[in-house]
Amino acid sequence: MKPIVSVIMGSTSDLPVMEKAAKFFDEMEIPFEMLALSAHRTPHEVEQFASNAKARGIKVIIAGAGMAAHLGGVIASLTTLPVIGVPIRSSFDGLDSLLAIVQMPPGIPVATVGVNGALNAAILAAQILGVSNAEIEQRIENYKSSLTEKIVKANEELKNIEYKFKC
Ligand code: RP5
Repeated sequence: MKPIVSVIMGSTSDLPVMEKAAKFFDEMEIPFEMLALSAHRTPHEVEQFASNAKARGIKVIIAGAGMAAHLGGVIASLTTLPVIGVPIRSSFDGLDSLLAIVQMPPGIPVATVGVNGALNAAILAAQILGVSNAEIEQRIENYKSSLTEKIVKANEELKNIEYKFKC
């Protein structure tokens, strides 16, 4: 298998959040790689990774980082591949990393999901892949239908819960 998505994290302390993306790609049968790379602790490795990702067949990059989270922005500055940033909640309730990732200056966008939103990052990455891959698109369709079914079922369950003034 050759990975088509890179799931990057600034530290393995981000793994409990980022593994939600890994589980989704497993479910969608999308080959991915997972790497710990840090813009400040391993800047040269980040440059190597970002400069070569496209030539290795990677189509989308997900970058999770906390605190002064510059990982996604640095990667985005070195590639034309779409980069999705996941702000990790490690200090200030994740507001610091959210702002660091979402507030990229004009020219180098990082598509940003919510704090700890690794699952949404993976869904968005799959949707991007689905634009040119009908099989992946179909799996995303099925996944979204399953979400609809979940809420329809939840509504049925709510009907059975009784309160004195519930009509
Ligand atoms: C960031 O600093 C990482 O992405 C992580 O969220 C945070 C703390 O890293 P550790 O000190 O836990 O390695 O670079």
